[in-house]
Amino acid sequence: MYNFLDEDGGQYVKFCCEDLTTAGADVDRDGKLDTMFHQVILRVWDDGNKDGCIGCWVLPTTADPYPRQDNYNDTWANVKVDNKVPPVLTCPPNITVSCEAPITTNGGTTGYLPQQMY
Ligand SMILES: [Ca+2]
Ligand SMILES: [Ca+2]
Ligand SMILES: [Ca+2]
Repeated sequence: MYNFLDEDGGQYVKFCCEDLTTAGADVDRDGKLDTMFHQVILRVWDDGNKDGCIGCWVLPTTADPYPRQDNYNDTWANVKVDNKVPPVLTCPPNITVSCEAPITTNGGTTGYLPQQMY
């Protein structure tokens, strides 16, 4: 199933980095969409009216106000988008620190922070 904005006509479902931080499915059923999860719906059509066009809608006419339509069925899955690329760390150069240097942390407690020795 796809919408008119889908560039590949529904052949593929693609995810991007933005899908890591957006919510698209309620997997724990608490009524709120959950971040990283996205619902993918697969719709399969037949050619029930045998007009040669699968999934095409036949407009009613006065001669046939209820034309036979094609049939479809849907199934879906919740997909968790996860970033599997390992993080890259760039360490600062080695320094020598004094254990005597007092600091104040974000919590307001006084402790000791490494400071560069000259
Ligand atoms: Ca697509
Ligand atoms: Ca939820
Ligand atoms: Ca058809």
